[in-house]
Amino acid sequence: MTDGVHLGSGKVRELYALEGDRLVLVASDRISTFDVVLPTGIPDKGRVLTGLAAFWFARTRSICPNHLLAVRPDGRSTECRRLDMLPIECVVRGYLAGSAVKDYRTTGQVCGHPLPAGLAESDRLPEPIFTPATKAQTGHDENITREQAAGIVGAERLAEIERLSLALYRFAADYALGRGIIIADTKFEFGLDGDQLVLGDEALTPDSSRFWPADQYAPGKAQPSFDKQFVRDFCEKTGWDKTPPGPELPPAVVAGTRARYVEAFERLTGIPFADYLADPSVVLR
Ligand code: PZK
Repeated sequence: MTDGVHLGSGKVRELYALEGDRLVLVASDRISTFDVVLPTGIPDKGRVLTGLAAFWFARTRSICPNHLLAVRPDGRSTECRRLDMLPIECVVRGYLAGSAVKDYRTTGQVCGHPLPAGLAESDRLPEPIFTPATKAQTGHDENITREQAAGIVGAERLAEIERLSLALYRFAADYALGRGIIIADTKFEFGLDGDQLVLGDEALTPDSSRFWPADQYAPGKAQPSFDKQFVRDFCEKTGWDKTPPGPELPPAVVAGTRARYVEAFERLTGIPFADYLADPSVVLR
């Protein structure tokens, strides 16, 4: 079997072991919203995410080595170096969104970072902040303090992954903003190859980040999602209670959402998506 032994399933991805400390990560076309995977897929979503992650891996090598070995011809799977993954999620936030809004409103801080008074939802933060979280097996990841994170990975290792996470985010957010996409926040996962720190998982995709359309940016309220807004709007309209199973998506919502994923790919990479389908290695050049 070319994909080896099945090691695990994420909500929308699969992981397999190959010979020689290599893995295959396969991105499906499944989509989740309000934490529920919907019964209807988005054609080529897995290819868009795989291509985008590979694009960023190729462009951030000088900031941090990563696990990517190859993008397979199917465009939705990558071969990766097997790492000993660190058990924390490295979240970087450049804007006030998601769980940080509530934390800020109740404490004036986010994960121990004091923030200026008077920030509105979706405001850009004065500086990007590193807000680590634990990897919850089920349900939501839990924000932890820098002290707790240091207790898990060690103070020196924490300082290193904080520095790398911030550098990766700054590079990508700056790049994306020039192409009309705000990366409001993002999550990295690092692992060790011996004593070398290596970026793993998928990085800087719409599934691991909040992408917002820059031309619609209006702080003071929640921002539309670049990729999932049609799906969210449809789900809200149906009156679905957000417990499984989710609703099937109508063809127009599927088509509109696919177009948004492809648009994100083309804007960020500058590569026609058809060129990626013809030869996925174009994102590595
Ligand atoms: C690894 N996950 C998350 C779970 C998925 C993905 N390079 C690596 N070495 C060892 N382990 C992992 C990685 C990576 N990336 C990633 N869990 C372990 C995960 C389920 C399905 F697609």
